[in-house]
Amino acid sequence: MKSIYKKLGIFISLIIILLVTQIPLKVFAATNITDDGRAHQGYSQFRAKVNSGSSVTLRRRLDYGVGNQKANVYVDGSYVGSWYNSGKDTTYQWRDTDFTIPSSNTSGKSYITVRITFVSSDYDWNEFYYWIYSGSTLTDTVDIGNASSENSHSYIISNQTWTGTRTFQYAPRRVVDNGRAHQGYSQFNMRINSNNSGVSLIRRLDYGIGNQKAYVYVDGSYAGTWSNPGSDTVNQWREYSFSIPSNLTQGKSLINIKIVFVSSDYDWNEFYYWVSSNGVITDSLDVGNSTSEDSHNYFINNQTWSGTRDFTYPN
Ligand SMILES: [Ca+2]
Ligand SMILES: [Ca+2]
Repeated sequence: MKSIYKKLGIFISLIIILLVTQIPLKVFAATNITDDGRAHQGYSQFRAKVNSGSSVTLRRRLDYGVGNQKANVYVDGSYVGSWYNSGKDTTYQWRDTDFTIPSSNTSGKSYITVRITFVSSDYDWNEFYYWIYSGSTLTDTVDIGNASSENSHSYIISNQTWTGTRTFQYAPRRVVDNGRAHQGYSQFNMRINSNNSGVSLIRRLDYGIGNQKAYVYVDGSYAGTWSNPGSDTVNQWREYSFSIPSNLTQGKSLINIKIVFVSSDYDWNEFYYWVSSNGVITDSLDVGNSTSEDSHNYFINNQTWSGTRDFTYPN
């Protein structure tokens, strides 16, 4: 008898271990990024590849722990404008900020020389990495602090105040969105590409409400169970996707989607839906926005909540 109980105990322990390992981690660790860089109270200068006649976006990775950094930007000796990042963040110190150079500064050129002259800040102007976009095309990158990248871009710096390496995190992405929640169902139309091999339905949700589960129907046919186990009450936004099988989508340019609440810690919430096929988003529904809802024949039954949330995504 004793050995049967022992075996039963081992069996139950195994089941508990299996169940526990199925539960996802609740808190996502923020990502540390290490980069080398420099800072100055004078100027820095580099040469970068551009597409002739394109407006160019300079994207800089900076240590935003140093507040209110302001510099003047010159392209091939001509003043373009002031690059100012007001404020600071001493918790999540990495930021990427953009400065736009008009197309008139790049016409007839495949390279430009950019000079960034310190104006003012809480201490100095720092730079860790530059991305150079011509229109939406990334045409060059400069890794400040990396000798070979600096040399190949004829990088120079005057009145340097610091050089070294920093390890920080980016701030979690913050989004304000309106939405709804239900314990019944919601239903809406979405435009899709008829030439598809299945469609992804993507939902922005408040993941602070845990373990949301619903049945998905497409044009009245059961498409599957959409289950998002776990929760996160710190960075509450998530975008999770559900795969609609191709037999319910092929040859159609419009589908009717019905989301039927099954279970959760409270209800099923929805702030935004997107549909994509072959990697292209073909339609989006901004739940909570009456114009967008009307144009998708959005309907909600047994609504438990509507309103606006200001959350972050995990970084
Ligand atoms: Ca760097
Ligand atoms: Ca919305």
